[in-house]
Amino acid sequence: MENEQRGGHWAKCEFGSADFGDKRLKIRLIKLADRLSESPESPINQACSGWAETKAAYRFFRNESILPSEILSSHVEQTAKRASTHKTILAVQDTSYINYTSHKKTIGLGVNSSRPGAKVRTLSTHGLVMHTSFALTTQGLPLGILDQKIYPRKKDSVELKELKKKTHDIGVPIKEKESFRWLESLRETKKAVGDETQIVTICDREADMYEFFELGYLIGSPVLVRVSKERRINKVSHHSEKTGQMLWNFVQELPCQGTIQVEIPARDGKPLRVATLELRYSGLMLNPPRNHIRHKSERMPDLKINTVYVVEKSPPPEEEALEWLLFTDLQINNFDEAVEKVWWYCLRWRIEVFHKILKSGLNVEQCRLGSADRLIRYLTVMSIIAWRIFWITLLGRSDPNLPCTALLEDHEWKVLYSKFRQTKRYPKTTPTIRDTIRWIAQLGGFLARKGDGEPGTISLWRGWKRLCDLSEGWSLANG
Ligand SMILES: [Mn+2]
Repeated sequence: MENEQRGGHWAKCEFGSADFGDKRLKIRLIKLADRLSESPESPINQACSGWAETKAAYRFFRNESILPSEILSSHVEQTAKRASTHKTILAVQDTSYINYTSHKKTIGLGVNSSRPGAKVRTLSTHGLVMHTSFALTTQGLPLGILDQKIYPRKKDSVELKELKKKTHDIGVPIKEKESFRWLESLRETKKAVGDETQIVTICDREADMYEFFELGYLIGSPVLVRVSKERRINKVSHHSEKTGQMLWNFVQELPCQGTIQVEIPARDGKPLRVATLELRYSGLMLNPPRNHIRHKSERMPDLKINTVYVVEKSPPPEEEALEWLLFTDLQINNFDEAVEKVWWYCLRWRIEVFHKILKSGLNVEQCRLGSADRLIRYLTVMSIIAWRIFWITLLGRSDPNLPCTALLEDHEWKVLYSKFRQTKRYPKTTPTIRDTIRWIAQLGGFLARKGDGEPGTISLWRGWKRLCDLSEGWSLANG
């Protein structure tokens, strides 16, 4: 781990190459990110120390000359740098809807969803759409954001209805559809990382579009997508509907090539469970959709795809069987390579955790800044802070034996050491990341008993905040 990654300098490192045309704005951003990461769950005015700093923070988020893309670009550069030491990385794409429905006075928000109501004409939720491409190592360590767009979905429920109508209309060019965001982000992700590192983009069923696989081929950026649509595959030509097979029949009739076990994270009140899955894999030919508008003017190519189909044979009672059908343009030459793709798809879950940190941990939906533009700048900064909290949490698990100086300043680990070892005589070799992360989590309420496993993000960021207070006191006393 490079020195510049160290604790107190993290904001300088992540935002160091931001260019707003005014150096003072960059310095402001670094200060702001530092403050917000010290008490990430607090409202801006509590995170900042004093009125002057709070005012400066609001001024920053209000500043129309600051583009969210510029806030992000320096972090993206750092993410790409972290990615460059890996042969292959994963870029998980997903959308999160940030809800500000109760913030009636906030201007510029969009309609996130709407449905007919019983008493009023329509029930709508208001807020912003956040679409992110989130980089992970193949071991699941979060490296940062490679692309992000935050925007109001549509002005009102009428416009939203129009937009939704286009979704499945094969006569509408993909550019005019909402789902175009997946393709754009695939391009941006590829652009952000150099050619030395292979990026595998991973998406859920929303990205199950012929155009998405096609673009992956065109720009040489492999994808791994869960698909759900039924379609005819392996056709001789796209006019002949009589040839070929139906996808689901095709995969279900493949011989079972082995079984694997995967952990299904706890959700909707259901506990974590381990599922045993039957695995099948095969190559196939993905034909362009019938009647597609582009057939009129061009020849749309057939795409060579590899598929992995896993299904849970005996799920526990009242649980739905896990069933994933994955498409990828990556080679699959044997069982192990097929299993690897399933494991990668399991890691997609990490972006959901990232969204959860933003919403339930950092409370971004509570922020009142009065307008969508300001919220977008704020959400961009908070996304980077959420990534960092997530990264710290998992670093303790993936590289537990690194010296803690990869994460902490000298005085920070010394504070921890004194507190937990009750001595001011420091060891010659610095403690490991794992030890210090457990100490930080203990400050945040983690009990560190034998059966407690590894600390989670919540106790970690609570502890992180306390460590900041403690080291401030320590610096005052020893400085
Ligand atoms: Mn999704």
